[in-house]
Amino acid sequence: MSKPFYITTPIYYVNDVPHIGHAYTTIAADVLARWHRLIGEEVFFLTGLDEHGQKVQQAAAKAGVSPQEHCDGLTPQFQTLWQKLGISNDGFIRTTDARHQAVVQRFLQELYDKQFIYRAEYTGWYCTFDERFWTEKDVDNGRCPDCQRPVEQLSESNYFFRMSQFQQRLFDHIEANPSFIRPESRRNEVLGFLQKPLEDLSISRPKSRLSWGIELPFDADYVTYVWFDALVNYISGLEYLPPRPSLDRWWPATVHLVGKDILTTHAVYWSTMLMALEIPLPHTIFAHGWWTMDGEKMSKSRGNVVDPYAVIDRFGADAFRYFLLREIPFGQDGDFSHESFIGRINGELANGLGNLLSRTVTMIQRCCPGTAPTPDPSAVTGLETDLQAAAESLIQKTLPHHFQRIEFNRTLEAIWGLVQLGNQYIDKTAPWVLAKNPDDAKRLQTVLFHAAETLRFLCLAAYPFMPNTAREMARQLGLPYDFSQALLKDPIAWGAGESGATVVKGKALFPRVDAPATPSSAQPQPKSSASTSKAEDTLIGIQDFQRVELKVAKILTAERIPKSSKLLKLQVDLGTEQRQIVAGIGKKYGPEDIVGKTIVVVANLKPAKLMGVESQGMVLAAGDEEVQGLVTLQEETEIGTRVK
Ligand code: ME8
Repeated sequence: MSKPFYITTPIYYVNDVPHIGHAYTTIAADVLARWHRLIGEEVFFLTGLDEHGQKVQQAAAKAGVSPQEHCDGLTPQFQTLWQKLGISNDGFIRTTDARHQAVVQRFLQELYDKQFIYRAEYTGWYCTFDERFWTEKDVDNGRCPDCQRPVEQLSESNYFFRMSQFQQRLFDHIEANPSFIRPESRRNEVLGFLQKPLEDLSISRPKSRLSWGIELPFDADYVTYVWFDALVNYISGLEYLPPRPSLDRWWPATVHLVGKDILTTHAVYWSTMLMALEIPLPHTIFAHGWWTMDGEKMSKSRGNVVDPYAVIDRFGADAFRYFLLREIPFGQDGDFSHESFIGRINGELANGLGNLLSRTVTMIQRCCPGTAPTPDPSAVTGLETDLQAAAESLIQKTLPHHFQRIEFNRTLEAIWGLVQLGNQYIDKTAPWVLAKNPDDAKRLQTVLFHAAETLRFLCLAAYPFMPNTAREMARQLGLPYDFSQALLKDPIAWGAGESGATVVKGKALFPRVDAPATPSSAQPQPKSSASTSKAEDTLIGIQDFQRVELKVAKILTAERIPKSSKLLKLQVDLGTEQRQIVAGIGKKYGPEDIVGKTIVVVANLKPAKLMGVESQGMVLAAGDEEVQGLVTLQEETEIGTRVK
């Protein structure tokens, strides 16, 4: 049987609707789950909801409903979001599930019977928000050192778990297993934390103070501390969730993905609980970083919480998945900025991957209608062997290496390295020029074949990150891929693409985003202006300017239009296509002066006829009546690049 891969996300509090942070961890887990299925491992991917405790009880009271009604009402908000984001979890656990509660009670009873749980009077500083006590030395000017909210002194009889007994064992385990807590900076944090004496953990709350929880099996006046309840989900979920995986099969978990905010509860509380229960520890606890919004912590009061639903509706799930994992190294903190998001959609998704697919499929359809291009060994050059080597190395070496290390941004960087190489390959080989000369037929077929093979490799590589995009790429390339199968279980060979596959041109993979947009719940209000000056009447907004699609183009041929001293008929290369443009530059330039020049054209102008010749665009040049010069580019720029 294949190696099992068990991955979990935190179970999220249902005190409010899901936000970008929840989406982040869940997307990351989904990408890993999809990758491991693709390479033939058996995967169990668990996520769910943490429904007990003070936060949920308070939120329900505020809404004027029972805690259970409150949880039932919010659960679909999470489940629908996961569906929209293409999350492929195998199990969804709710801590109000009766079978989860039974496991928590069983574990509590076991620890109580083994005398790892005892009752004691405790006086300390209690933070209601974090649901925990702090000692005198922790408290910071009467405030919680964690959330900075005021703490109150409470004296209470409670049940305690003898966590302190496991301090040395845990320290030794972390030291002996470098991949147990990752990344390394977080591992060092936990080791630092364990240098100080570890206290026992209060695992109960008197019902008089908090009633919304799992009753202690040995004292009906108490409910279980929400963290003891929640952490058990990683095991209880294996016991009863369909398709009935068993503990023996899946435990120990391969990866618990968590945010850095809950590292201690996982690395210390959970690990010591497992030690006391004599259950092996998970292989890896990976704590990722924190998202802020335009440099600020996201919070409802600031009104800057990114609503994942709004982002998906505007930009699509795959662009969102891509951006979150591409923007910052997994493990580090990052900032969500709309400018950067839109920049990546336009630059890397639309102009990069989308452009490569569209220009390849267009050329294949035009040059080999109804069939697939067939390579000819005599027409293969160093360009093709380089492309092949890069694609094979990406799939066989780079992806397994980075996925193993949970380095999403590096993985995406490597995939986009091949996207760039593919686009450069098409620029260099210029299949639209080859298509003009019947002598170049073999070379043309060879070039198109290699472009399609590159896209086939890219589609497999991109699948874990962007499943919808990969499916659409496969459809357009005519590949009969069923991504629920382990398509990368065996090494894939270059040239083993589905020869005979018929390409089908489809919609653009990623439409360009022209207008700056703020898809958060915090839509900025338009500024009201008391008066509009005359000068402002002549000003245009950025949206008006962005309607004009300016693109870098290359002049392939030029000839004078008979009986006109001013007009030249040009054939220009726009990267994805070739266009005919009639330009009034004939008094300044002869055809011989401008062939091969890189220029800028208006690409979305309605076609018009000039002296009976169709013009499908406009060349940019300086000058009013008389042309003084063509607009060119100072740096070498890829043909088809947008000019802004
Ligand atoms: O802590 N940036 O639930 P929770 C990155 N129920 N990740 C973020 C984030 C942000 N700004 N905000 C939230 C709980 N997250 C407990 C967990 S597990 C047994 C119990 C993500 O709803 C991140 O994964 O507060 C963080 O750890 C988690 O949501 C906290 O979710």
